[in-house]
Amino acid sequence: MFEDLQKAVLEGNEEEGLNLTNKYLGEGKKPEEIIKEGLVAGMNVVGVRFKAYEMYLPEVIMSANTMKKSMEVLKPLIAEANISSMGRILIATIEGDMHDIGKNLVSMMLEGAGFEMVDMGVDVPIVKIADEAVKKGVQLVGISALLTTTMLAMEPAIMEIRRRDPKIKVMVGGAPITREFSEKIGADGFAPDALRAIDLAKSLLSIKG
Ligand code: B1M
Repeated sequence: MFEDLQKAVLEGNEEEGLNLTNKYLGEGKKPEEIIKEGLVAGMNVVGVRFKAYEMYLPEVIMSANTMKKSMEVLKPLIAEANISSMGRILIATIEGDMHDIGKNLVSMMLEGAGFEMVDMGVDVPIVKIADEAVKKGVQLVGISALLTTTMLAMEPAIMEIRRRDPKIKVMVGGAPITREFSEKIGADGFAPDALRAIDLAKSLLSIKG
């Protein structure tokens, strides 16, 4: 079931994805089923192929966009409780930094994997990230930086989040970020790309599978 929708995601065919999503809704299929067995299952294959170097970033972006378009139709139809079942994650590009292509990709993939996302956008001040993380009751904060200058604000951001609530985990990513840097600044984890960010989020939040 839903193999055709998985294929549309895999091929990054937005129009086909949307048509099939609407077709399944018309047949009375539940939005949750369409997401899990169609869209997410398709993205899981994308993940496997990306890690095996059988797919490249532009194709992954097309797949993620296909999923996003269908999610726009499905999301309003799902109860809040179902969306947030995996956990709530806040994501932001750090202050002084306007780059958001990678951050958006990570956000989309995490959403597709079943997490509820609070996306604060770009150039977000450290204090605002910490405030919002506590206010929204998130379990994990993801911080992105693309500049060697702005990545330096990650450490004070982690300290500020920890000061407010030591239970909140923090993961970091972005082109200039290395594992060594992430360990030095005390982050709970580092993901080099959007697909590995899903694995990392699951492991930080102790979610199996
Ligand atoms: Co900018 N820029 N840029 N730029 N830009 C870079 C980053 C740069 C390397 C280009 C260069 O000089 N070769 C350079 C940084 C040099 C450095 O710091 N050492 C640079 C510079 C200097 C600048 C400006 C200062 C230029 C200027 O004005 N003089 C300026 C800064 C503005 C600011 O932020 N204050 C600037 C502006 C811009 C644009 C606005 C024009 C545009 C951004 C548009 C946008 O994002 N909406 C832009 C772009 C597009 C780039 C390049 C070309 C591409 C970045 C990108 O989107 N990559 C970039 C050069 C390059 O990388 N080739 C460059 C694709 C994206 C999918 O990858 O973001 O790495 P990435 O995300 C990956 C992973 O890193 C990871 O997953 C993603 C997907 O797999 N990841 C995470 C990212 N965040 C994560 C978070 C996680 C986990 C994983 O957990 C939370």
